[in-house]
Amino acid sequence: MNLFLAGAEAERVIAELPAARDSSFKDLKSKLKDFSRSIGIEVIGVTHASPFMRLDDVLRERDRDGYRSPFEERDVGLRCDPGRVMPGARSIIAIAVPYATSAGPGAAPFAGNAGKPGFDAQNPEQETSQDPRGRPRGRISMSSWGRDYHVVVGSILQQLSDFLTQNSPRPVRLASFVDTGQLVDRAIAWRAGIGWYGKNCSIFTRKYGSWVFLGEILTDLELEPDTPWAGAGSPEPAAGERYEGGEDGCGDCDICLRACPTGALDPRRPYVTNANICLSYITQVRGFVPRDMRTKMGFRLYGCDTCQEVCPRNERVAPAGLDAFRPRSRDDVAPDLLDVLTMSNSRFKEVYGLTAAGWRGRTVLQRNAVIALGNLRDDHGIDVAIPILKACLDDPRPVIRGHAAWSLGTVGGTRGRRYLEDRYRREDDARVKEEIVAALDQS
Ligand code: B12
Ligand code: SF4
Ligand code: SF4
Repeated sequence: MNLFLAGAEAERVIAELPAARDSSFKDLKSKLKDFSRSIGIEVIGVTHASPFMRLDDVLRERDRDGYRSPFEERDVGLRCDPGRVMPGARSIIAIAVPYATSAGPGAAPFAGNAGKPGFDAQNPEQETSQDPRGRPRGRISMSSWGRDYHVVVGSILQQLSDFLTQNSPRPVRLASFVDTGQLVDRAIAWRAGIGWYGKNCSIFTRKYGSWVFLGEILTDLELEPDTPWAGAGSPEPAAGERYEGGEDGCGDCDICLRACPTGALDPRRPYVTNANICLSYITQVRGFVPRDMRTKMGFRLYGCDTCQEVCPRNERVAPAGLDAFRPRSRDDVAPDLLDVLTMSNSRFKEVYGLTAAGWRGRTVLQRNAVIALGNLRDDHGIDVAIPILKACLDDPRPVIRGHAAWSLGTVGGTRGRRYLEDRYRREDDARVKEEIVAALDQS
């Protein structure tokens, strides 16, 4: 599958681009890069704003396979055409903002994956769930440990935009995006030359590995494009070049594809993610989690880092410099599950309101905490969990009662059965009743 522009198609689009780029714009680009470095953003590149032609095929194939998540823009044409997102756009400035950091005050500084808490390269699914006080803990993915990256990267893009406005030789139009725009951030990052694709679909940078957020600015300025990343990890290698091997890219490695807990990454189809069974998506979606996914969730409360944690390319990468991404406490990294389950709405806003994990609301995180309790395997943790799961059976929200039923069926033993039978007699929600019956069957 070939993704981006090549041959005659490329020539046609390039011919439509403005013929000459003013030398003052060349200066502006290099001044912008200097400014970006001065504010700590080292990975920055520029691409033209012509359509991403072959991305169209990739997105349509993804739709046909049922791999698109409801979080994505449905209009494929719009996703591939910067000119429709910002009429008159000529260039796109792409940045990568590193976010790997230590796991909180007192924790060792981040020094590549080997330093991540609870990470065991031989057994990525065996996560630290226990607190020294014996209270079970869940896990938040590293992308949500500190301040919400939409806000942090957004403010960096604002600084770059202000710089362009102040230094451009003519009035300039600008629009910036991080994550929530219609365009495909990874495709832009690749074409702007700031990184390559791993088989897990992540964009990797040489300095920070894949632990980077991506953002971009569309502008009507005609800035000189940088060269797209070529060779391994590029969807469009130069003639005769192979994808495998080389300094960058994955070569023969397929560790992440085999480590993915759900099969969202398929060893037979590198560079493709089935978003609907990716745990990152499942931990964010509202409502009932498919039963076959609940054990696979392990202790994940928000997001999934497995396909990045296992990656040898992330082993010796530099930490993020930004304080904003540092967690304030251990609870931001590995929350106490009982605290999560007893949180009021206002406490939830206080703890998660400024992080990326807060956007789906309290119920989603609490549902995931209930599932995590059902995944405990140690006797002490289970003893602590059973009373709270029993209390959850009386929660006013059916989604919490239904998942508590599943967890009690999994870890509750004889006590759990008694609680489930009792609840069944008083339950009037059909979906919860169905969960109780299934839980009694499995217990
Ligand atoms: C929807 C979405 C999700 C969905 C779907 C993910 C997906 N892989 O599509 C879900 C909820 C599952 C998700 C999960 C995550 N996401 Co997300 N997500 C997005 C979003 C909004 C759109 C992604 C998209 O358009 N997918 C469409 C498909 C086609 O793209 P793709 O999977 O990347 O596929 C590429 C490859 O297939 C490649 N390709 C195709 N053929 C070939 C052939 C060869 C040879 C090669 C080399 C490449 C190649 O081209 C495709 C287009 O880029 C973007 C933000 C944005 N607006 O772009 C963030 C974004 C991709 N997410 C991001 C992050 C951080 C994550 C998580 C790590 C979060 C977490 N810890 O839980 C996980 C990673 C999961 C994964 N393996 O991708 C970052 C990625 C940063 C990076 N370094 O790459 C982004 C860019 C947000 C941001 N601005 O920083 N996400
Ligand atoms: S984020 Fe987790 S579930 Fe999603 S593709 Fe990566 S390893 Fe698989
Ligand atoms: S784990 Fe291996 S295959 Fe996966 S992204 Fe890293 S280098 Fe590539």
